[in-house]
Amino acid sequence: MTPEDASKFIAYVLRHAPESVGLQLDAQGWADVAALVAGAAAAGRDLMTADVLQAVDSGAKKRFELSADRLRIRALQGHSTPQVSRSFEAIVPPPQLFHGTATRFLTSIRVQGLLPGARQHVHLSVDEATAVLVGRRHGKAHVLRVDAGRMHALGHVFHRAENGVWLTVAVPPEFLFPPA
Ligand code: HQG
Repeated sequence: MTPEDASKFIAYVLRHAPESVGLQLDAQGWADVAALVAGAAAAGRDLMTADVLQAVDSGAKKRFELSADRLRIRALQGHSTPQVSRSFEAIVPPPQLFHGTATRFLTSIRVQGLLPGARQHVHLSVDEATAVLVGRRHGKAHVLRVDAGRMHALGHVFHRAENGVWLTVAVPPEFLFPPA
């Protein structure tokens, strides 16, 4: 597998479908690296331990982390699998955060606000440039500014994953604005 294919495959397994390779994750998302490699092989996927270690260490997106003994791996965020319920610390967000989406979702977002969809959280970034890249994955990118400061003041809970992605359960429409 190319490094990018390996990273996408591991992200799919660890976030969404551990059962597709017979893998069991704990509630914090951890899996044995050896079990991941063995499960991938049994499912006909050519994934080497070295590919897994490289996927952790390389890439602009820090998607995964290894345990201190380097025997276990987990995805840092983005889970939809019910096997995982990561407990993130609640922290004070910056006054504003950004969410990148596609123009075709805007009608629905204006009514419903941002919903987590299949994932456990809505994903937000500190900078507009990252939001453009995230939005582009879905079509013509459109960036929304989130009034995170006011949300927090009104009791909404925010978390930051170790890779800098901000998370919250949902963003009601009254907190969404065009970028300044
Ligand atoms: C949209 C990538 C209609 C939402 C990135 C998004 C990110 C709505 C899509 C991470 C909606 C969900 C997550 C509503 C939200 N009506 N559409 N009410 N509320 N949406 O992929 O944020 O490459 O689940 O705007 O870097 O795009 O995987 O979330 O367009 O951090 O490592 O529904 O995935 O990282 O799409 O991306 P996603 P996302 P990785």
